[in-house]
Amino acid sequence: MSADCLFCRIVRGEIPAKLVAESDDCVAFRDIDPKAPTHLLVIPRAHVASLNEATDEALLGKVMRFAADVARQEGIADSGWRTVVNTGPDAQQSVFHLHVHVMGGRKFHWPPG
Ligand code: D5M
Repeated sequence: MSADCLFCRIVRGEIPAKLVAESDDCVAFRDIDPKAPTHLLVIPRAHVASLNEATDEALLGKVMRFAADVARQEGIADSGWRTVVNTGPDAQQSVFHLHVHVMGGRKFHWPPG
């Protein structure tokens, strides 16, 4: 846990968020600035700044498995959904607690911008 990290504060319940699912290792909540009809963030409870710092392979697997479970729960799994993990400045990562964007409910373009 990191005292000042925004997403650690959401995990601790210090900042309100629209939680949609929780497990022992992960939390999913709605993105405050959605880019799709369904736009969730899936995060590990443990503080990991970004994919660059992520060393726990088992935890990474749990986060991705949880993202798929949440996509199914939200009803976007069958029509198609997108995961995005922005890492570092060029990717415009703005919150330095690892998070997987889970988006669905519309058709996406490729390549992304
Ligand atoms: O994405 C960081 C994402 O975090 C961005 O889409 C907005 C979202 N965000 C920021 N603050 C909040 C709160 N308080 N609740 C929910 N969502 C939030 P990045 O990949 O780092 O650019």
